[in-house]
Amino acid sequence: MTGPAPVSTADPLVERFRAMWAQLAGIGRDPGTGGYLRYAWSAAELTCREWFTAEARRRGLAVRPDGNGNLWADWIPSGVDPTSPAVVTGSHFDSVPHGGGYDGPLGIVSALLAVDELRERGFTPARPVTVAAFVEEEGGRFGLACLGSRLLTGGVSAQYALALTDSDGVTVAEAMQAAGADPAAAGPDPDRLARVGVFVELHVEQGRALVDLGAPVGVASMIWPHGRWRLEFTGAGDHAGTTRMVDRRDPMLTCAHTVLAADAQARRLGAHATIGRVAVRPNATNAIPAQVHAWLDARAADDTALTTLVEAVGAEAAARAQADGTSVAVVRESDSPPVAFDPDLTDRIATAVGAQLTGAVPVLPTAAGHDAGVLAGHVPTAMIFVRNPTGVSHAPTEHATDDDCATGVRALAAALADLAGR
Ligand code: HGY
Ligand code: MN
Ligand code: MN
Repeated sequence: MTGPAPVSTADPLVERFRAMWAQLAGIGRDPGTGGYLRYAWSAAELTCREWFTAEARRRGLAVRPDGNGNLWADWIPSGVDPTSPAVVTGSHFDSVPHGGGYDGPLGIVSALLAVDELRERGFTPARPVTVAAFVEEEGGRFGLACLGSRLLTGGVSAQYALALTDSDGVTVAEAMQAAGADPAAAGPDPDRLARVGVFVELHVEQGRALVDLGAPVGVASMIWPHGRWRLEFTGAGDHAGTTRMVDRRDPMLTCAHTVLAADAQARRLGAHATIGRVAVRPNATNAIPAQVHAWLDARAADDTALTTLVEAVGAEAAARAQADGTSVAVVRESDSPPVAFDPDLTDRIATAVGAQLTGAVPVLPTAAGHDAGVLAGHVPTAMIFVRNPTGVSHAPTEHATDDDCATGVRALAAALADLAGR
């Protein structure tokens, strides 16, 4: 005798999130690793943009790309002044190579669902609400993170940005053209920036703070200063078999020592250092390398610690190069100063979210960079984090539960209602 079918306790918002998430899940996903290959201006990322444009238009949002490849979907109800500063939310579609699916897209999907939530409640904003999708946030293809938001705000010149190349030597300009965008339109967009009254980015947490606190969502207090340095090790290419060990000037040795030194210095300073990308020339099994390039990703809680870390790594590399008969150059490719999010805005959002979720909303720092970190230098900006059960990010196992993602949508809707209300 079977009892009555269990009443589904499924939260309709969880169901809506699941359905929307499933539409994106296969785009750019590598079946071998389960990670994503959504590089800026690539077919996969363009498919994500097409999906976004269709979803936004289905909601009656006016979708306008800017000259840099960022997308802006405006919800401007009749009677609302279209030129009044908007409440903007959103994130990015691009991923690191074989990255997770949540880093970026969760902020965009949550923004579209938050618009639905507000409409379902009969909410009409008193000012424009805009959902944005920024291009090349990860720097995974062209090497400069937050490229779209840096171009928008003048943080990088169009001339410099358009000449950046990917691993195949394709420039940003060529990638834009291939996608039908006009590189000549790239550059600062003061008019669009002036129409951003406030920016709130929802993002999967890249760490375990919320798990350890038992909280489904949190709000960001600050972003650690961080940067990328290219370490160029140069030696003497030669035969792997016939060259005596005493005669070698092998830049791989200097590089290997520097990798270990970066790790040790970071641990000593309570900072973070990673060398996860290396390019070897000629990259042959039976040839001593002529040159090795290695990229240092360095981050610390403050500028002093970051500078100390990078200088210490450079000094260790130079000392080892001396011993190896090689040379080393340290070239800064990008740096992001510390970001302290607007405290009043952060408090306001934590309060609005807390009222919605009837619980404490932790306020926590992050060592991850975001477009919100770039915009924070120009407009009041805040971030909402969604719990990540393992804290893993930039890897295929990055995850957030559907329930927490639905809670994130409700939190974002509460923040948008508070910011865009009358
Ligand atoms: O690298 C970062 O911190 C960010 O995920 N782009
Ligand atoms: Mn990322
Ligand atoms: Mn991100």
